[in-house]
Amino acid sequence: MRKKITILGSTGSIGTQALEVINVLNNKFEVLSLSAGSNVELIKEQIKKFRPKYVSVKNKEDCEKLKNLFPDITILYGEEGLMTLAGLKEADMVLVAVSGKIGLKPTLEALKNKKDVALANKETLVMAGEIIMKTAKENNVKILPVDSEHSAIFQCLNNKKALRRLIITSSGGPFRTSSIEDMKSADISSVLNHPRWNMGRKITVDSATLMNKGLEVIEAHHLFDVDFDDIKVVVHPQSYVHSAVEYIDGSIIAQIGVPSMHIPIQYALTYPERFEGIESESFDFIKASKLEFYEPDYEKFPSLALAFDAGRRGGTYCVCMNAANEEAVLAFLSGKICFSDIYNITKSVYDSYISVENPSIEQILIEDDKIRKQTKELIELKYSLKGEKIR
Ligand code: MN3
Repeated sequence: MRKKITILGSTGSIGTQALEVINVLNNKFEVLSLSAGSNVELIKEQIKKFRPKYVSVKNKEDCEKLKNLFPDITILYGEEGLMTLAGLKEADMVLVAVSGKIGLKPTLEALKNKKDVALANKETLVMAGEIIMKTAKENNVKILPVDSEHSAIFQCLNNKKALRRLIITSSGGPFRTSSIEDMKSADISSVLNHPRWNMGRKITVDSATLMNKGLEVIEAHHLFDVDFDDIKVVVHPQSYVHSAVEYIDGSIIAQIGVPSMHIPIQYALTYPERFEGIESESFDFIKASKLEFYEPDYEKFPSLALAFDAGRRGGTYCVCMNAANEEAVLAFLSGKICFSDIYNITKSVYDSYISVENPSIEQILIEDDKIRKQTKELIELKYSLKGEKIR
């Protein structure tokens, strides 16, 4: 019996790579449903190739267009469409690969419908980690990490009782060896030029500020129920060691391989089994030759320290940091602010924020909206209207 998969966000970076994995393992998987945003051309191709039963897109207009082209397929749209796909009775697993806060509600919906979730959406755990983990537990379903670091830890963690700490590796991003001065005025193209991983634009900017690593620390805290004091970030430029687990006897188990998202995506889909997939070549230790490790520079990359702070404080501090950062990243990508302002703006919003304790999903989404509005206002007021970027 082939495993029936729903992919939310099938036209994004993770979604397309997941379909590449499924294409190679097509005797193991059946694509039950796909959701996309507004990349209609690509979803058309995907429908022709994988023949899903259900499809959902962002807009009604695109939905009508696709209905005419594919009369035998159920085509939906909007948040309702996404929620319907997330809760489909026939599905065996839901891969949540949409980016941003839009992933939160469908993830909950899938868990409540007792579906295992392969989770590639960071915001879901950063915004509502406690609620998500509790819901998974109550419904007796699994959350399988897709992010390479968390997949690595998931593969190494076989004795939680004897765990001393998690070691999360970071490539260091494109500015690992740059000076603070150079980073301030970094332009969009140098920020988007990530040395190791090919990813979407928002996450690539986050990898340059190391906010991405900060978000991953918060994710790891929730996924593996580990204190922030027991999570160590290590810079490892070669990105061969994808993360590691240290036990109380001093033994460390690390997961190593080529930096390709196909491997963690495939493992999340096929868990607990392993199959020969896209990356069939053996890892060449001799060619890799050198593995380097450094302490992260928390002064040069203050976003990483901010994420630890938000995680430790709890409440909705992570919601605040995540929302302010995302709005600042969008402002940077549209040329409104300079690179170092991403942190400055996020920090300024964060410093004046009053958190909500034990929030519900509704409260989390209200806070998120409020912070985004506030961040946009701050950007307009303090930065754009001055006519020049603050250096
Ligand atoms: Mn990662």
